[in-house]
Amino acid sequence: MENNLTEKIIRGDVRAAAKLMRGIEDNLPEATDELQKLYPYTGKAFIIGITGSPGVGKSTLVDALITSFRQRQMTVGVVAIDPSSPFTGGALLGDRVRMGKHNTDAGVFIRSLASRGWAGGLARAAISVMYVMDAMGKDVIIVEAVGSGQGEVDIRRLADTTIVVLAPGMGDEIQMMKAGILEAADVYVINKADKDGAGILKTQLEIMLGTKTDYQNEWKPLIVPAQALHGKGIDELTAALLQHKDYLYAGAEIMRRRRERAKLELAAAVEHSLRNHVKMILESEELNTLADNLAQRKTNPYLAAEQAVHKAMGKFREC
Ligand SMILES: Nc1nc2c(ncn2[C@@H]2O[C@H](COP(=O)(O)OP(=O)(O)O)[C@@H](O)[C@H]2O)c(=O)[nH]1
Ligand SMILES: [Mg+2]
Repeated sequence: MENNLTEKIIRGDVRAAAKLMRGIEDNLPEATDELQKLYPYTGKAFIIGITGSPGVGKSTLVDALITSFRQRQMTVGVVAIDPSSPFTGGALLGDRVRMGKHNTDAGVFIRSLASRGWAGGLARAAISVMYVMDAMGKDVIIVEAVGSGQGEVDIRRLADTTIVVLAPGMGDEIQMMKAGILEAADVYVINKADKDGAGILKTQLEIMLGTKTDYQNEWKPLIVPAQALHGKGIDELTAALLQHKDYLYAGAEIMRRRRERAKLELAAAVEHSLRNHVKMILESEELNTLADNLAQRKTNPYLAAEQAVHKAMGKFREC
């Protein structure tokens, strides 16, 4: 792709980082080579996942959190995953407008991902972009994703600390509870606390969490009321996040979570590798011969597929 791309990225070069991210997006084999070189420089960032239904105020909160972390002299990377919007669509524009004030801050790197355009799958894309930001030396990486529980990237497995955002009047608590999302947070934000119903929502959440277990030795989820739009509750939220980070690092929990993430990383890499094999087979010269044999009923699709896979794997081991 370019000489010394990895070295540039670990020195924090934004242009080099953006270039690799485009390479990942285009599924260039060289991008995977670069990621291999980068990997030893990752694993240092504190990764925060933020999820909740569309419109609860996640992006507004992320914007406020960036400011808050920057005030603490911490650098920030943001990965915004929005499965509903195309790559250059409205949500991205919205993110840009909202996060525009961080554009000139070298301590902040923001990247939006939509589900389309990522040949290797969204999870791999998100993980790879996180690697790049991590290697750049970002202290905190915030991953924003919609959490309706319908097959999108499972943010809880990606993050060290997970925030679930709720807001009054959304009426989706039952839905989220069914999807198991409501129980999974380390920190809850009741956003739009300026609106009616925020108090009731908080009480409902407390009751739900109260019936769960006694949290002996375990982390008891924190509930933080906030008004992201007005910058209220943000310092409390940042403090809660750092408190959870301390809890993770005080015991074995950080390793347990990172092991979970490692499984996800491995699954994404395996999936990517297999996809490339399928592509290799379907684009190979031999496909025509195989198709001829099949059309003449000299073989069957199952046997032909197995032979093709075998061959592709053999080629793979050579390289
Ligand atoms: N009243 C009120 N509106 C808010 C607050 N935070 C965000 N919003 C608004 O809620 C809408 C959705 O916010 P956005 O951050 O895009 O939500 P996302 O879809 O979860 O990322 C926007 O119009 C925000 O201005 C808040 O604290 N109070
Ligand atoms: Mg958003």
